[in-house]
Amino acid sequence: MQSSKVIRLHEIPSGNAEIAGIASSQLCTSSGTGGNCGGGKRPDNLSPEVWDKVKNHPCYSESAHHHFARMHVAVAPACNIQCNYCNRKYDCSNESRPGVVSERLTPEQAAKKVMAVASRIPQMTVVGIAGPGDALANPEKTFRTFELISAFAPDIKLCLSTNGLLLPEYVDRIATLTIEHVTITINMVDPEIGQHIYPWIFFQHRRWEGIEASRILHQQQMKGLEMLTERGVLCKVNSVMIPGINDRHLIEVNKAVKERGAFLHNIMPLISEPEHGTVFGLRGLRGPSAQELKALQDECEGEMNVMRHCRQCRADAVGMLGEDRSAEFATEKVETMAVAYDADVRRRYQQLVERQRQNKLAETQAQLEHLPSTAQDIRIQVAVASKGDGKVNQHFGHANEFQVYEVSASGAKFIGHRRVDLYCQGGYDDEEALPTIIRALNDCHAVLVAKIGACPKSELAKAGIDPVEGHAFEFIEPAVIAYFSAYLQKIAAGEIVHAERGDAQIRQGAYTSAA
Ligand code: CLF
Ligand code: SF4
Repeated sequence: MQSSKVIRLHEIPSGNAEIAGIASSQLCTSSGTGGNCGGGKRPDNLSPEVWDKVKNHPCYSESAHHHFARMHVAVAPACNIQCNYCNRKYDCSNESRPGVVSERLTPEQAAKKVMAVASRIPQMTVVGIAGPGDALANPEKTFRTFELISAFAPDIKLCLSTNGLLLPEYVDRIATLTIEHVTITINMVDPEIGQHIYPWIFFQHRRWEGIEASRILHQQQMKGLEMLTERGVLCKVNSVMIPGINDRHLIEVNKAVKERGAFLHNIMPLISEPEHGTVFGLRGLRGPSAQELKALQDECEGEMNVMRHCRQCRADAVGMLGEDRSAEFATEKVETMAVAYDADVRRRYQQLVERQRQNKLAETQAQLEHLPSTAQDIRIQVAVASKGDGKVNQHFGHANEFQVYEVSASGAKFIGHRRVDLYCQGGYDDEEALPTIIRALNDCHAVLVAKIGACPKSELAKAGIDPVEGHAFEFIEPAVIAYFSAYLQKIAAGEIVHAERGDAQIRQGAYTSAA
């Protein structure tokens, strides 16, 4: 076992103090030699080098997001372009959308916050800079923050998100700092379309508008992506699906970024509530439906890996994807927090998490091998109420979203979240929420929950959605495969007839940061 150095918060400089000495406390990195820090089952299509980079990154690996957390540090307030889906003016702790944060940090405050979070959330493996503006429009703050983090906590992965305008200028600095993950938000490869998304950019000391602005942005994005992939940096492309503007065009975007070596494409729904004050919101543009989003993601998946578990995080989010614990780590709390970063504790905890993940994988594999032969032609969707840990562990009435899995003989594939109104409103308006929830789940055959009341149970059953409590507190994938197996057995016994389900009618939730 490698030696570990415990670093206390007061050791982090508050100005430009030297950091080099502390960097010598090299710890076990996420690449995990000997399989101790990771060792997950590597998919056949990934090289060992790439698998090392993604296996415990919650955004780059769907299976990792149930087990590992990320945090963002909001050190980059300025932005150099304007997107019509962004308004950074209003903050609300209950919303997630581009550029919204509760507080902006200096690099030193950010490093302290990272150490505090790392010591309290040992499964936090990644720190990202995703705004609230653009990471590369604030290069000194961004890179200083990354330098501090890699000096004090070298086991944490560094992740940067950008609109790409200044990427070509900074790729070498990114590679030198071993920032292994870069996200570029690319919404078009045709400036004719881009001019409807970007009213202006600020580049080389002047403001550009119209089609010329989009032409420059496009050229910079493509060049930056090529330069990064040439240097072995893993690139994810985020695209916002804007119905009527770039929805069909995103197939071309997908091809263009795949050709240039992007690893993953994350297609996210537009968030356009008018109260957010964005141009698109005020114009009444709608976000895509769950089904429209899935259809586009399916179409693009033939070309490359597609991310479907994005939670459209705020630029100061902390915790597992979908959870935000940033309020626990507000600057004034971090300043007085008696915490210490202990790499050995973190490593041992992550090993434990990884063992749990492996057990779950083994269980899932065993179940798939025992599915009835009739499974080959059947595919169903199952919704799950979960409050985390990768388990079916939430009461139906307490769920404000459901995770949806497509299950077949190939396994359980996560296909998206469905945000809904809470059913349980303390006795007020409970019934009013139910039709919305049923509409959101009407392409699912079943909903797996920890518990459910008699009334919603009966209404769901009437709508043809099977409410299931029998897998409470089990891991999600084994649970949905067990449900699928029982479903097939009922078909074989002539108890039910398999039928496709209708489209979900709900609109997707909101889009947020450039991450
Ligand atoms: Fe953050 Fe982005 Fe890194 Fe992830 S988020 S900088 S790659 S660590 Fe992840 Fe959040 Fe979606 Fe971004 S779920 S918004 S894709
Ligand atoms: Fe800038 Fe990001 Fe907002 Fe676009 S979404 S204007 S890149 S902060």
